[in-house]
Amino acid sequence: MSIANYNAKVTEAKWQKAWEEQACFKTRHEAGQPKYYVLEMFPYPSGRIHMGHLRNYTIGDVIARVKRAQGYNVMHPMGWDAFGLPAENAAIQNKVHPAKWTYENIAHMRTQLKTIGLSYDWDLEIATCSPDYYRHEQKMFLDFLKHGLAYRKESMVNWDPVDNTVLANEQVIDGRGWRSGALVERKKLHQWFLKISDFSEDLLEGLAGLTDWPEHVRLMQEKWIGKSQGLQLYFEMEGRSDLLTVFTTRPDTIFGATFAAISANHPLATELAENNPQIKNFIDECNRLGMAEEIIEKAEKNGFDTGIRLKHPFLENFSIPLYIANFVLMDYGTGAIFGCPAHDQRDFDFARKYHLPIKTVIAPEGNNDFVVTTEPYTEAGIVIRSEFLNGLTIDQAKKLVCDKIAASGSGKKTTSYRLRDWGVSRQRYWGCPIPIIYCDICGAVPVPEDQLPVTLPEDVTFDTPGNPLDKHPTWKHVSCPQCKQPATRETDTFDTFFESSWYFARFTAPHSARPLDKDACREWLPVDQYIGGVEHAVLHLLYARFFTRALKHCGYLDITEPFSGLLTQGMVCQESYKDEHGNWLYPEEVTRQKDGSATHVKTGRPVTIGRIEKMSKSKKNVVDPAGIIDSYGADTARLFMLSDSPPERDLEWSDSGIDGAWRYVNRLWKLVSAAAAKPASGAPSPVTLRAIHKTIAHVTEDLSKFHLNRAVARIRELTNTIASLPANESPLEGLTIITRLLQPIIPHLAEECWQILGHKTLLSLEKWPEANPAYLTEDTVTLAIQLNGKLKTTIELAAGCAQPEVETAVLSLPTIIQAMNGKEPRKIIVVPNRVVNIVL
Ligand code: ANZ
Ligand code: ZN
Repeated sequence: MSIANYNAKVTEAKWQKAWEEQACFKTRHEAGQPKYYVLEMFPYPSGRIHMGHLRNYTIGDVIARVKRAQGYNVMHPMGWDAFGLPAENAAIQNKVHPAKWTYENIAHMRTQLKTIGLSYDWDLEIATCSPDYYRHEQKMFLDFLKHGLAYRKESMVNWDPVDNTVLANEQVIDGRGWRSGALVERKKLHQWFLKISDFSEDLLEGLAGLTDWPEHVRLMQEKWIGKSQGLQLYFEMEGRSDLLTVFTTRPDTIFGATFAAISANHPLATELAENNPQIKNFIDECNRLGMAEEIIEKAEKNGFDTGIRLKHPFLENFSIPLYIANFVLMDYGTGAIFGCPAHDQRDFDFARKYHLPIKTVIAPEGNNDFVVTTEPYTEAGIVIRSEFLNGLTIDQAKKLVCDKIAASGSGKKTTSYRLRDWGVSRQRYWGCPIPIIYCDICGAVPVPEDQLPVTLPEDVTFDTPGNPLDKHPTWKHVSCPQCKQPATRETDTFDTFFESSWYFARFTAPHSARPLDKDACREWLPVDQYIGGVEHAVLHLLYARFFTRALKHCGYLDITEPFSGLLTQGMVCQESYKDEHGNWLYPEEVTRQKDGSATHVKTGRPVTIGRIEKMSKSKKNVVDPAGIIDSYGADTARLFMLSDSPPERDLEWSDSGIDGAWRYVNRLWKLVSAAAAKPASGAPSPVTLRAIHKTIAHVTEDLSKFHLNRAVARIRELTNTIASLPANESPLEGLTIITRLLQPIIPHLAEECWQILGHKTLLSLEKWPEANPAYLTEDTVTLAIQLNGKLKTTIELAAGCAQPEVETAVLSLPTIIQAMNGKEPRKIIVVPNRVVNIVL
């Protein structure tokens, strides 16, 4: 009998329909059962699912399915992070309304997700661009405002003068707007901010409790929050009565100070520019650099000597020049520094350029005459050339300087954080409108709650640059809620990180009339396992942690941390190819030769094989999951996504890998079909039972630790064992367990096999198999060891151990070595599993 290949397409559709009809994945609320909330980072509806999505959602689905089978009340939702710039770009390029574009993409991607067999409760679906969703965040924002967690301030932004819009730092590339290519400028704009800085310390301390987060993510957040203990020093300025406050984390280097510098946006710089056009020019030049820290860091150090001199706090008759410098940021510390060129790279570069003295004050231990020459010394050491600090360690010196300065009233100890308040205003159409009305008389007035939501007008055009909300003829013109005089709406919308900062909580009761349903939040939060890309290690995860605290502060929630467990999955990578002219080529445009080289399919010309990198459209090293699912089925794609690498590592796409998964799927189907068609044969041997139950135990443990690739490997190993059983042993029990263990991994085929094996239930609703402990213990026996017939000791060995192994084990026992006193045994008699007699 020959069995045809497995028809994935028909079978997968059949089971997806069955799951839907029986509402298998609806969130359960069974009393007495523990809850488990598993969540994958929701996608931006760009139009199509990519490999990164497939990997992310497959991992999440395995976890959800296992937990469900283990009896947990599982919640596993999916939704759409639906506001954002690509929709507006599409509107500009294809003249399609952002809403239409977004909702069509959602519809298509939902269909795609359904073909993967993911066990979502689709009743919980949300799209953040719906007023039903964003109305609630307008209310939250108004509550933040009431509680002092939101405020408006004028601040510097990156301004694209061609697109007439603010750019995020990431949208500034080499000082130019990412889309227009125009040189970016700094501009002052009124913007709304959320006071994330109120929570700096709490966000930092909270990291310690996130023991189920990857260490590197916690470290990245810690770095981002950037706590430093330092000193604010009030410098006297010669010829002026006011003081200049500088911030330093290295007060120990105070005797090495040879200059000071303020930011181009420091109030003192603004003041000096008023009657000095050269200074004004210099400031303008600095501002043309934009706001992005990486750019400022890379840019050549530039300074302008103000002519003002600062008195050294400890040295009589010693003063240092004050510069305006492009590398000093206004929004960190106090926007003013003292420079110590010998022990800081930036200060060193600056001193070199402006011929400022370099005074070494820290030396490697035991090298008191040390002098910095070609590079700054930034390591640990001992203070030298510093009067009362000489001989102290850096830490001792820091403390002494801080104490002295504090005692004299010329400064104070401070803690500063790198974390800045979160600017949430964006000059965009496709976002949540900020519910504020500006009145000439009353100022910024919150939109009254009974007038929420402020919805986006639909009749907008994208023909000219700038924000369509601002250009709309009527939308922004309203009367002031307080004095009823003519007023205008805020035309900025929220940063789209706003929506993703609380969606996990909304999923617990997505149709509630209130923003968050307290009971539902108490039942489900925090998220037990969150899964997503490491690119969100800082911003999204930090904003969500902040939002949770802010919502708690305003009485919406009881929890502090939103995600107890976090898994950051690696990227899906593939080789990239370039033709002779340096153009990227798609994998299907390339033929690999036997010798490993590559040629262009069309021209036969040589192709350069590039690095294995993250799949990206720009490098054309992409594989569309839809195509893979169409030709091999979702199970094969899922199996491959899980097989080769642990979830947190990068995964290299390979055709042979997908073929391997496809062959396994077919092999299993054939094994099960053949076994079910044959009359029953003998029961499995103890050895087989042991293999089966050990696999259950190991796979269960691997899955609980998210060692998904290891779990797959063990199931494959058991499949090999079962496939090669002797004819008198039935494979049915083994195949049944394999089927059940594969339910979370390749759910469609598992359902199919379950049915072929004669079951009438849905496997997706079945309990997780349990290992019988009787088969897990290694069988061991105790052997008595005699020397010339006299009992000396005993030994534990695996049952059925062969004679040579027994001899080696026995002769290496200390008691026996001693008793034999250096003599060679004449003979060793082994009674299997019972006695060993050594004859001397
Ligand atoms: C003197 C000094 C000597 C410094 C030395 C460093 C090394 P972290 O540790 O990252 O917090 N700084 C302070 N405010 C700044 C600003 N607004 N823009 C640019 N740089 C600023 O960095 C603190 C150090 O960065 C501070 O300590 C200050 O330089 C500089 F051997 O003061 B230091
Ligand atoms: Zn008014």
